[in-house]
Amino acid sequence: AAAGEDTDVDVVVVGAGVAGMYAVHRLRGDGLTVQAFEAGSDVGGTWHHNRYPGARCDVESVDYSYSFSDALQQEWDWSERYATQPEILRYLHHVADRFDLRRNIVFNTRVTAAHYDETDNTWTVTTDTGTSLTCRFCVFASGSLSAVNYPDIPGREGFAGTVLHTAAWPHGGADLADKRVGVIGTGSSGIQLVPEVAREAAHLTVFQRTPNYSIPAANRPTGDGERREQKAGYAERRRKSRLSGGGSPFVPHAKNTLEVDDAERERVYEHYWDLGGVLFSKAFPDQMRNEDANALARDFAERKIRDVIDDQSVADDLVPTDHPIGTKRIVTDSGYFQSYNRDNVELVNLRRTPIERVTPTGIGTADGNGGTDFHDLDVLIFATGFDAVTGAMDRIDIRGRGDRTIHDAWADGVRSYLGLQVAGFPNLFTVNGPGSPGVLANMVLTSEDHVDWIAGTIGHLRSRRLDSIEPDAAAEQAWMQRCGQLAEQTLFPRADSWYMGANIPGKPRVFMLYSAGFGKYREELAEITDAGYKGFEIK
Ligand code: NA7
Repeated sequence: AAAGEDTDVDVVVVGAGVAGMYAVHRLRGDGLTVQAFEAGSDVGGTWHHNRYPGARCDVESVDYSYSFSDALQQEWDWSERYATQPEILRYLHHVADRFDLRRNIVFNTRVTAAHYDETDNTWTVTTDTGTSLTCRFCVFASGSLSAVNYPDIPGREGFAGTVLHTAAWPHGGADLADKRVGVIGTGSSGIQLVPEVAREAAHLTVFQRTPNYSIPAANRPTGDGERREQKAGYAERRRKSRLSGGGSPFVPHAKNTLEVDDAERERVYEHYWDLGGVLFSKAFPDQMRNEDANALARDFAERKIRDVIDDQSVADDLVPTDHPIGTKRIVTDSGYFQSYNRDNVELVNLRRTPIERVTPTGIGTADGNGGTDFHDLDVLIFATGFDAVTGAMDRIDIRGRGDRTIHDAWADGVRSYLGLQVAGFPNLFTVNGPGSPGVLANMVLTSEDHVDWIAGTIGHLRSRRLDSIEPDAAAEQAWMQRCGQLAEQTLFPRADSWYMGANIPGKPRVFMLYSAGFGKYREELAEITDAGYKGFEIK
């Protein structure tokens, strides 16, 4: 049967964050019937859930915004270089209003299962509110950083105070004023949160397992003149972004780290440091590939970190020692390290003094002499991240051919062709799936690209009255091997990072992403598609 003739809808979209919202708009615009389901009470995904004080994106807002409508680009005014979470969410609500997206989205509804029926080539999608719907195509826009991770610490359930997670922050905000607050985790979320809590709380204890590289955002308000220039130059800005490694219009220095003398190297580092945040990882083209080059960048970062910390014994604990800079995502911060100069902020180094248990009144850590130190807390905040890239889908009962679950398909290591489809799961598409640049790049642009490709592919099938598309298992295997080889040329595999699945006990340790850059990936995807969907089986 041709698509759309014998199912409830043509497409079910899972998730109404940045990717799902655009999927609704684009697929509906192509004349398909679309039903989206969203677990949250409104659109926004990441920006709906991560409401902790200090939350911002580490990609500049002028770039981290939709490109599909120039009218939208021209009418929206960003107030600062890195907008806060509330402003990003306002923007996404504006997009939902402007394009009337909500009429195709059911909120407060979590997709619990998606089962493929081989006999009639349909998917049946089930939700936690009891809805069951058939469709020809499933688009998983369920997020790369959405499956919330609570670490399994003994006693966690027994804490009598307030327990919060940065990624599930209460909508009314949290009352931290004059409270004794503990934060577990020093990734992007913890590091953005700490300065805000430090200003508000009576006392803040930061429980740090791994010190992280963090670089000042160099955030500033966007002036009218600058905004006019940005808007006038949008086409060129997007063009550059689509050719770049990370999906924003920045390029590394022309020479490699060791090809310049010490003085020039220092100038280049200063320049990229001043650009702010994660952009420092682009200073030299070999920084993420060559260990000696990376070591020089680390030295520079260490000096900068030590410069702003008063007590050098505290700095000793805050300077990262276990991973090359950039192999865990560099954090883009606003006054993080300076927070430790305050009297009300205390750092607990969990490598030296691990958490023993959570008690009703706080956290007990080893004191190093066989005893326990008790840290009394009113509020305990988990800033412990996500089961990244695969977690959201892994938690859903997704069954393809032969009733095989996605969980089983990924049990020995994640696999996907191009981050778009998994062999054995016909007509199921993933946005920013494993094997694509995803979280290594500007996810608004990567999402738009994937949704456009999915829409184009569905259009291809429909116009030829074809039933299904899925990757050929050999092409998929070759693609994952290639992603692995690309990663081996970088320093990424040297870190116990969520990119490697290392933060989730039992998760296969594989670098989950395509690391040769957004621009290069776009080229490869276009070649494969133009060659008649090479590596896909179309029936
Ligand atoms: P991350 O980057 O995964 O950070 C989580 C933090 O929580 C990290 O410091 C972890 O230490 C720490 N963690 C995790 N489990 C534990 C336990 N059991 N004990 C102590 N500490 C723990 O998540 P974020 O939300 O900050 O950021 C995710 C991405 O979102 C970010 O990179 C941006 O791209 C946006 P570890 O390093 O694993 O030792």
